[in-house]
Amino acid sequence: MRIDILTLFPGMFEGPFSESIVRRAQDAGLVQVAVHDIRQWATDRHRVVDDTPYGGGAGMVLKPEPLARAILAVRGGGDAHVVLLSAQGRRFDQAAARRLAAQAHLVLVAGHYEGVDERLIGSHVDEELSIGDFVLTGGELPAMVVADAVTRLVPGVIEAGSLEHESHTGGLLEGPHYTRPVEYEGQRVPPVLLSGDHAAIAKWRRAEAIRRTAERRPDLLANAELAPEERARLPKGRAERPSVTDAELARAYRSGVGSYRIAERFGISPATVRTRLRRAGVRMRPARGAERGPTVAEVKRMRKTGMTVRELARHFGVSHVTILDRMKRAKPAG
Ligand code: 9D3
Repeated sequence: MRIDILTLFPGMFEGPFSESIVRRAQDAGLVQVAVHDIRQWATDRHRVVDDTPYGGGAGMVLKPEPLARAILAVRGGGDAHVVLLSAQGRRFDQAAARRLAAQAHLVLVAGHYEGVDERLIGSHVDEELSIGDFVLTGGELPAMVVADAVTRLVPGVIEAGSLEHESHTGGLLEGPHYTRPVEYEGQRVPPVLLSGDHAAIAKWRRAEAIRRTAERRPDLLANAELAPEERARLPKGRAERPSVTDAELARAYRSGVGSYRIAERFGISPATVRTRLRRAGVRMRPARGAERGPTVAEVKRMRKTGMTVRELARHFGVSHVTILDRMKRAKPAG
């Protein structure tokens, strides 16, 4: 992949591109990065590339002609994908990084003044990207951010395992990490990580990732790849997904979550949940509030065989509190 960067401050790129993964990728011949000073394409004696805005207002605007010449020059007749880093752009995210990584030739244009003449954008720019909702002084740092995020996705730049893990975590934050010592400032490493039980560790890490995402970035949950039973167990609050299949509802229900809770988490009515579960052939548990466990008569009959409360609880698959409740109701107060 080739990346050409157009800027008024080429010096800003020296440090980052000579120290980072981008440098390693260049050394390995996987990526070619070139930084160009837009002033090279100015034609007048003072190499002017900006001018005051029509209609008045603060700041300067990049003139269209020098920038157009710069873009055409670095494209060299080929069809590069031209990106303008701009606070007015669509938000750059991992999906955008993957899209850009599929291009053979990127041209990143970093503006540094109030903006770029709109006609240049219309004629020579394929898309405008912003790296987030905060105000920077120019597009240089965003261009470095984009180059970094895209470069690491080029095959061979980083270990394949890291990228695979990323796609595996399905849009969730990662959970906590620990290394030696096993106790630090009185805090111990979670015992499961020392257990050697790889299945238990994977399960714990998954649960921590979900917990942390729900706490810090609930907005990510809407598009995260969660199993139905995981989605149904999310803490309360937004994150419904527009469509859920009968099979997914059935999985959540069979995992032990109640139909009312499922209704809330998936953003549909309890009646719809019950209708669809029945349609999916799911055997419904008694609704909350309805009596669960053995009847008074059943407990009374088994009690006569001499079983203890503990044995009765195990026999009926309920808690000893439920057994005591039935026994109390068997002999009304008096
Ligand atoms: C009065 C409005 N201007 C603020 C002084 C608008 C403005 C112009 C130029 C705001 C920022 C900039 C410089 N920023 C970028 O070129 C930029 C940017 C950013 O500021 N935040 C996040 N992503 C990006 S990409 C390019």
